[in-house]
Amino acid sequence: MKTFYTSDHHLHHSGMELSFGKIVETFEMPTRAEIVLARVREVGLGPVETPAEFDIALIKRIHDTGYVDFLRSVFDEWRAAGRDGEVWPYSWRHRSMPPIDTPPSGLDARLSYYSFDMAGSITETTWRAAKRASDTALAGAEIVRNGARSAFSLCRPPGHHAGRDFFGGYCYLNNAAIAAQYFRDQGAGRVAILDIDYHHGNGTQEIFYDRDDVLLASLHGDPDFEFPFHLGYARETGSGAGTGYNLNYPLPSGTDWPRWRNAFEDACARIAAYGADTLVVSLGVDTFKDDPISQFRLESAHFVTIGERIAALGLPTLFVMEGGYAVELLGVNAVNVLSGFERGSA
Ligand code: OKP
Ligand code: ZN
Repeated sequence: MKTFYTSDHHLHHSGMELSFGKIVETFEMPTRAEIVLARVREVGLGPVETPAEFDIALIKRIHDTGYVDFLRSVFDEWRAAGRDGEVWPYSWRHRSMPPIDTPPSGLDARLSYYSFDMAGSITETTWRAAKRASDTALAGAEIVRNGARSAFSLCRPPGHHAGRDFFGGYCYLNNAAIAAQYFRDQGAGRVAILDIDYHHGNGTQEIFYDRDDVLLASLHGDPDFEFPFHLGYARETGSGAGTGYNLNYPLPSGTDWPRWRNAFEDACARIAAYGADTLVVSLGVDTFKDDPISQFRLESAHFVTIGERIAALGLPTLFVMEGGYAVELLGVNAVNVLSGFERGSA
């Protein structure tokens, strides 16, 4: 399996985050991608290629133009306002305030409008890193569309929390969604997105919620206790034409392999029944038992089994890197899924 990777991911580093009342080094750090890349090379998964530059029009198939322009220019605006450091939002529209659908003009109000949390900041080069992460997803999608059985897009920053016009949860551009849309635009009939990251892919859900041409199945920590909260319940099945094409599997804190596998098996069966012709996997390995910010109990060997089961779906498959923060075994766990897939498709 070919891996797409670019060192441009180093252009994004938020430095710090607020974690349970303490300012700590962010868990979404540049070494994450380096650790996964090193493991790809160590096991000889396949060639590693730098993605080409893709047209921004492909990003705008998913993201709002005003939002994209905002991501590109907000750092300069922040500096022009005489502010040091990085761009951080800090307050959001509470349910006691009326919903709005046009961006306010003030800088902080607009930052609030285009985000849902302060997991990550926007630095001078965040836009460039996010753009290159979307290129990384698209480069993988391109070879899968051209006949490769699979590809691994080693994206960083991740994407599944980013919606049509908002960032949050370390995510700025929804790499998996951009790839799924690319597949559709290139002639795929039905695309399935299988999101196995520990956190609910709220951005991906928002983007495809009213569509029946892209099915989303997501396994994650129950939003009643886990980030991003408020979205990801089983009752959210889609709207309009998309009704029945959004599948959430919220799982309790402490979920172990047998329980996780039951939900995973159901998700795989639903994807097969859907009749997808292309699969995008939002590959987070923060379900691992030692992940520093998560509460599931999967072990390294389970990730091989996951890859084998995904291969058994028999679909052209693009793996898009999302989360995973147990830095020591992050590479082993992520690449175990890919090796399992290779073994399962042999
Ligand atoms: C991104 B992805 C830790 C708080 C972490 C943000 C989590 C984002 C996860 N104290 N909040 O889905 O792995
Ligand atoms: Zn996650």
